[in-house]
Amino acid sequence: MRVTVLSGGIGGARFTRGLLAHLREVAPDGAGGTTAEVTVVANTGDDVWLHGVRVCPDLDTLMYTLGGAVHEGQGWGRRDESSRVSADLAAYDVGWEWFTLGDLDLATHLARTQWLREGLTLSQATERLCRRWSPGARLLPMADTPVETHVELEDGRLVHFEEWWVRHRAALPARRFVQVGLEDAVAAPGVLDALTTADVVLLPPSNPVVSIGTILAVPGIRDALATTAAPVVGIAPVVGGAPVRGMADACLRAIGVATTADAIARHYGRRGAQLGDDARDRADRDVTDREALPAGVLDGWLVDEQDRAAAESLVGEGWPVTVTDTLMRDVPATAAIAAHALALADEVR
Ligand code: GDP
Ligand code: FO1
Ligand code: CA
Repeated sequence: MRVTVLSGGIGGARFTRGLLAHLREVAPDGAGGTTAEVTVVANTGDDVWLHGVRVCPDLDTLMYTLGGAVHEGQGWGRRDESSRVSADLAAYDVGWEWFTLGDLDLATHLARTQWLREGLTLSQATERLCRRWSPGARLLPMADTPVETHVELEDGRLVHFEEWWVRHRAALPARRFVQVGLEDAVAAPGVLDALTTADVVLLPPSNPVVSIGTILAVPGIRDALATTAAPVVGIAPVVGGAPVRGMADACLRAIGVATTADAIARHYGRRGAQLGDDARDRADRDVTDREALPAGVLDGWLVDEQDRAAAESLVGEGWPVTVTDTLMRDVPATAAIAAHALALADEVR
């Protein structure tokens, strides 16, 4: 079985870890792994050049989480990490003193940057980094060409997403998100193929705007999702009408979508339908030209038990929905969520 996951950082990585645990149970390969082939298409919109090195937060969160090296409490970066180099850089008053590159994490960025400078693509550099961490899934950047999410603030200033999130904790109202480099972006090798040849495509509980939204904006990816023969099932990234962590509420507010499981599902849209003119994030489009509206990408949706009203509202509109506990407390709980997602995929297939 081929499973393809579109992922941001922490939410997507934790989900994929649970998915792999479930697949090892139901499709064991006899050597501690699984016969299922899992491909993760990672958001690279958070990537940034800092101190001369390329930092890829979501790819690294995936690699460290699946490779067993992540700092569990933090959700990103290495465990047993120190920050002596970052502290010394701050003493020089250089770079982003509010953004810590851990000493061990820095080795990852140095290795990646060395390979990029030698002419390797980000996909190839990622593949080399993963040789060390054996994540148990194929990790693909959404694109090899740089695409960086910037946030347009109310005063018109554009700041890098990491500055908006880490420095200002999403407290500066955002007018919109701009993916710099998107026009020239090309889906990385293997990405479209992983979507069109998959048996199941899963949208984990990742940020719908700056993680999955950015991946879907790469030319060709939304269409591949809309047209693949595989069922596409997602997990709502909210519990009790709020993000479990992170800044999805601030991101959704900026694009005019409520932080509820039903509004997020409608924002993604159902496969076989064009997104309606109520898709307020696209209010700047000419909605009279319905053919030009983006296609929906979901066949089914997992909603948390705390969001029953949202689930009922979707069911009333004909959406296939599973209501379950979607809190990724630990790996077994997350494996159970993945099992529900795969079961829903079978139902809608
Ligand atoms: P990021 O790149 O590190 O921000 O991570 P992602 O984009 O992959 O995931 C962030 C989203 O995951 C946020 O909107 C969270 O609300 C959501 N999330 C995190 N943990 C959980 C969980 O246990 N259950 C659910 N349903 N959503 C979660
Ligand atoms: N998040 C923070 O809150 N503070 C940091 O100093 C920080 C540094 C950092 C370095 C490398 C990396 O891969 C991730 C890092 N993150 C940090 C996490 C990251 O900013 C975000 O949580 C994600 O990009 C949001 O998806
Ligand atoms: Ca991210």
